[in-house]
Amino acid sequence: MHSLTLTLQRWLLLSCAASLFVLLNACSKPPTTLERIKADGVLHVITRNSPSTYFQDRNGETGFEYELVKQFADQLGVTLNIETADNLEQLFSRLGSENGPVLAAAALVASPSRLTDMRFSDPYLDVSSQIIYHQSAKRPKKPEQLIGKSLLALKGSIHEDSLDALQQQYPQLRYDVSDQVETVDLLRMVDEQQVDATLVHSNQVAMNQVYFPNIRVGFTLDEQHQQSWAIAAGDDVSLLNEINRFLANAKQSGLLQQLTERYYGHVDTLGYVGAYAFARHLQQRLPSYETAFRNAAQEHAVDWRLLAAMGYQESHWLPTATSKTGVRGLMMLTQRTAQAMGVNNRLDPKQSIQGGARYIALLMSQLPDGIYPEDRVWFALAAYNVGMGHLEDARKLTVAEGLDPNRWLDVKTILPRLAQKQWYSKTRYGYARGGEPVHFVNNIRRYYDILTWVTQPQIEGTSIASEGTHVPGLTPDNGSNAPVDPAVVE
Ligand code: BLG
Repeated sequence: MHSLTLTLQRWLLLSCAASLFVLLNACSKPPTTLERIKADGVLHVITRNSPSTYFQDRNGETGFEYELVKQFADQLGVTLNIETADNLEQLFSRLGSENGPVLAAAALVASPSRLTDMRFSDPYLDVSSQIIYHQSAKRPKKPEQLIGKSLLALKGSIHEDSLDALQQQYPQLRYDVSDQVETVDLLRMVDEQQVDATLVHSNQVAMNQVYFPNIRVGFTLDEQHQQSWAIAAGDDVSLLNEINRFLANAKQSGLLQQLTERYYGHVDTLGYVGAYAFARHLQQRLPSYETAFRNAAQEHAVDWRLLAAMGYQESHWLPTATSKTGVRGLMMLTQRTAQAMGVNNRLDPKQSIQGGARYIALLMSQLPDGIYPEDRVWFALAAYNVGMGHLEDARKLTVAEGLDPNRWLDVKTILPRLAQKQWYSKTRYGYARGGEPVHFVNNIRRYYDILTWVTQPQIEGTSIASEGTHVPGLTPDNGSNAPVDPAVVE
């Protein structure tokens, strides 16, 4: 009996010790970064303020990095907290600091020298570095043709390393670096012939080509640079693994391609000729009508840049434009619509803009309630071009196809069917050139995006007209209205 009690006591003691050990062990093990983020419910991210990374527009926060990192936060089920750094040095020193950001999403390129302080995720964007020159000069096609030219790059950038390596190879080659400029300034300086050439990343060229009509790509210097997110160096890879899983999914689901196309694809969409023409017209034509767009927009509670984008798509901002079908004026009103909107002279740009603004506002209010709020503007634009009746027909065909009639992405795949007898014969309003509104909306989206970048940040008074011959915000001396460099991290 006695020995049984003893055994029992010993057993109890042992099992208590074991539980205590497990308990202590669990208590002493600190949570991983990922566990901490989830427990806090917040993902702290550091980035830079630029059109390709993060900026504010009328609709709130936006930018390539912002949109990607927002999806990541959403998937983690936490809120996103964004902090912006003024320069790279600040960004690196803040990353991983106590209670500071855990992730840098700022168009960073992983380079060996950065690997001591940071860990990089899998890449999400392949970029190359390109030599940019002025179109009036002879195109440099290889490094030796840069000898004797003035060449400027960003100080501390990966491009500085490349130029340094190039100089070892070609000792006569000269280049300067500056920490007083951003990539967009370098492109402007080439555009204005202040320097002969510069070295920047391909995505920045694609994004800025529409603003600087005179810049051209000479040749590609480095093919393989990759942009990645960064976390502070350390043993905890929980966040990094989660990021890599997320990026792999973003590639598979098409999210990455969509963002890349949206931010860097407008030269592809508009073509070089279209992109240069837009840049020229932005400087030469828009200033004459900006006030009219702003006034009409205010009166009808629409975004003036949307009206301006519509006007560009309709007439390239030419008040006397006439379509093959006799539709006329800057906003291309049909006779009937002009009458309904109280426009008696369609060729008067102010009247045309007023009429267009009133019409698009009316269409917005007439759209069925079920249409997703973020898609309403695209539906209204489609109705502006093809008419509400045909748009309704397309929505019905969309339902018949098992797709969602309230989603623009679905309806736009069906609209072109209105031009095919097998489909339009089943509709109420019959034949329509259904491909036209799809093209119309795509282009307006593109122009609207460009105008948004050009006029951000949305500070009252940012005006195209007041900037003279230059695209607003892209001149270095226009103070606080200037958007920060799209390029950011080189
Ligand atoms: C639009 C009208 C709609 C009208 C549709 O036509 O014109 N929009 C305006 O006047 C602003 O009101 O809808 S309806 O009233 O319900 O019938 C359909 O008739 C104008 C479109 C037509 C288009 N541009 C604005 O986007 C045009 O001119 N197409 C011809 C191009 S081409 O020259 O033949 O290549």
